[in-house]
Amino acid sequence: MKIVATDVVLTSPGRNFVTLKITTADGLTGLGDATLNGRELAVASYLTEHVVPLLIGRDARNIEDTWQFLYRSAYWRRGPVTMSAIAAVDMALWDIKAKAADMPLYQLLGGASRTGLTAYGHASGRDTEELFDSIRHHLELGFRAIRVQTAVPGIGTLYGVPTQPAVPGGRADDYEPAQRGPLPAEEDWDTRAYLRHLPTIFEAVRAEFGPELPLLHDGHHRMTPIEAAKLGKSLEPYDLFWLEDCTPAENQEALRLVRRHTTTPLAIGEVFNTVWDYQSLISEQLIDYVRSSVTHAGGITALRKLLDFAAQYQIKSGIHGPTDISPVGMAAALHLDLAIHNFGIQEYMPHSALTSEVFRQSFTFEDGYLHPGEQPGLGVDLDEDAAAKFPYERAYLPYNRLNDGTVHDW
Ligand code: KDG
Ligand code: MG
Repeated sequence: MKIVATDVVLTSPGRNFVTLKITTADGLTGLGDATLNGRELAVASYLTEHVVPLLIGRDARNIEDTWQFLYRSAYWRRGPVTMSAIAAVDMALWDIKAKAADMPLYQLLGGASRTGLTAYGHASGRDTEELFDSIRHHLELGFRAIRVQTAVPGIGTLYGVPTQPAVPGGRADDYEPAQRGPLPAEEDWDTRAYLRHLPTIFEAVRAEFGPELPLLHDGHHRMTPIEAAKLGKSLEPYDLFWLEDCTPAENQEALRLVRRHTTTPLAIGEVFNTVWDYQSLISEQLIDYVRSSVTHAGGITALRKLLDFAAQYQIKSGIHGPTDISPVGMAAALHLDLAIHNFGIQEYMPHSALTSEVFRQSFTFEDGYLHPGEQPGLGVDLDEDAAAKFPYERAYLPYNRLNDGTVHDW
């Protein structure tokens, strides 16, 4: 089953996506997501210039060998660009293997360990009324777990709380943070104001929606260890499902301090790209959920190994699933989620109608549960004619500055 052709497809149906398509001599095709939000062209070029020449003529069946070859032969290891490129190849090869076996991918990964995947949705608001409205909207959509992000008095614009919808006339909580334009947007940040305000919001949400609803929150890497410890402690009365990315967790030791002070469950790792970023976090049981995506952590082959390692420590999956993971990357996550034993929860931000015109998906969201569907392979088809109508447009994620002008984590 030789690889005879590869295409790197850049398309921007509402937002940018990079997709790798691999074709075999038998006429099978596989898709892989290589989207790295705000740095898309770097991965596209890594694939086109350095990976594609290595793939032509290889046996598409040898997934592990191809993964090891791409990882080790580059010599320069890890990093989001390399690992997203390897991930795209890996996903496409699993897609091909499952199509050749005429099975949905989860069957090849060991079969279903559950009937559906609990998903959490993103609620947010500029004030309590708007936040409650957004939570109600997500409950009406069927979500059984809700991420809560809120505006903070004294902070103008901040992560997770859109000032305007991405689609004119759309909902304010349906937004795209990576803005098209020549330069990144500047947002502001004040940790003390945030730490004071957030517990009051969770108190109000619990009073309105009761004790049952699983609630999540994303700290988006903006706190020091002691600030994160303080936040985890102050949120304990509101029984969070998790507190995400409470510190910039490339310093794994920081989590020892946070853990010592709070029983709020911790989720980390959407910006990580290998198992090595989790070594202490997992072996010392400093976290509860692994947040890596299939797209940024080296594909299904690598994330499966990482999650198996986590399982030995009762740490579960919480795979990253914002709209900058393409429907291909999302489908890969769902097949893996369904097969592994230590599934925790799946993030789900539905893609726009425009995105779904380009990527035809067979996964479903019913009654709060996602399912990858029964189509052979990953279950996503790329309409290349539709994709060609939406050329790439440069877009940057925002960044933060403190009141005195210092650049801060976003
Ligand atoms: O590209 C950046 C987004 O993927 C990130 O900001 C989303 O933090 C995020 C989340 O938890 O979905
Ligand atoms: Mg996050």
